[in-house]
Amino acid sequence: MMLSPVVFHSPVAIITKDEEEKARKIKMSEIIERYKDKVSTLPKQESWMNNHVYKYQGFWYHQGFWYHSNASFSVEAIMATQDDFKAKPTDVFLASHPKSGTTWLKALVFAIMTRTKFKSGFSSSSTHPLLTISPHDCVPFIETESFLNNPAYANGLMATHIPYNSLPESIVSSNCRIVYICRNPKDVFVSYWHFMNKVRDNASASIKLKDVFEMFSSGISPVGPFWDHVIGYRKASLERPDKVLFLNYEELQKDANNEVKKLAKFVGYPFTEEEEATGRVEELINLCSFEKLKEANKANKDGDETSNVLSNEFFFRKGKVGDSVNYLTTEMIQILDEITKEKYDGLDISF
Ligand code: PAP
Repeated sequence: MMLSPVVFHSPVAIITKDEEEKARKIKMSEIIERYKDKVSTLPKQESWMNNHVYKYQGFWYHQGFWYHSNASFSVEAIMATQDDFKAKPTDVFLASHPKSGTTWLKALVFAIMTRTKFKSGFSSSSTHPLLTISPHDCVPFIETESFLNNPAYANGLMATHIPYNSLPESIVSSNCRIVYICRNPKDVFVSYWHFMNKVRDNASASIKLKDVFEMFSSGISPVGPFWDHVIGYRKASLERPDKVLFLNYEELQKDANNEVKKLAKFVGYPFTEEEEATGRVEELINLCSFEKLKEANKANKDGDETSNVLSNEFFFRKGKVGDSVNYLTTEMIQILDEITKEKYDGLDISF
């Protein structure tokens, strides 16, 4: 299990933190330099936050260091992860397009796999990490600075936004289990737009929904095209159902009990009859509920490991199905519905 590093308030620790920060920047600069020539040949487009995105293996990514000197999720970070990351056959990966339920899935699978480890289980007097720290600190993304700086973070349970066809080769060849969560594109888009507005540089004007709608629907968004991301994992789940489990956010909301039992079985930690009879599944669902996690990740907590600029609370907005109708015009809904219908044809993806 990976927890946030403990920070001691002594002069020695302050120097160490500075040095760590320096080392992080040097390592990331080296990675960016390593892929400079490769990135310079990629197709480039304007994107959501007054920046550019680069098309690599069919998907769009921002460039390293364009925002607050952070390289997490950048095209260079993807390339470095592909070159350097080595999966073990026993590893479990949680995959998703951003804003599809990643945080929730991280909490659920982390709670499932560690459920015998913490005193007094999931009660409020428990020492369970999810009661105090972010699911993102419990389950690291492999294409982030924290991970690239310290691959020893690998602890058997990791997450990624990397599309299926761009995953590091060893994840597929070593037969790791992958759980993918998808979500209704309209809610993903609205959630993404809200998130971008929260993380944007204070100096820049807020991002208008109508301005980014066209980019998202034409596939130009970070880690987009959204639909192709889902299709890659959906096809993999049809071809390798014992290795790739395909879940959806809406079904988790509708029938959490059934979905969580399915999830526990798939990752190799099935609930026993006794656990089911004594309400353990419901307790776990409650621990990972939107309300509980939001409370545990209230303002003023340090940013999560995905970035040095994100606050944990940014990952908890409404947590509802269908909230997008409050933001999208009828025409926008029609456009997204048509694209979805055409793209998902024959793939049995429902919401
Ligand atoms: P990420 O990919 O950047 O990590 P991700 O967790 O996939 O983000 O998406 C965040 C969405 O999940 C938010 O949706 P909203 O904007 O429509 O509200 C967030 O509120 C929602 N979310 C986070 N935790 C939960 C939870 N425990 N249950 C349900 N929804 C959740």
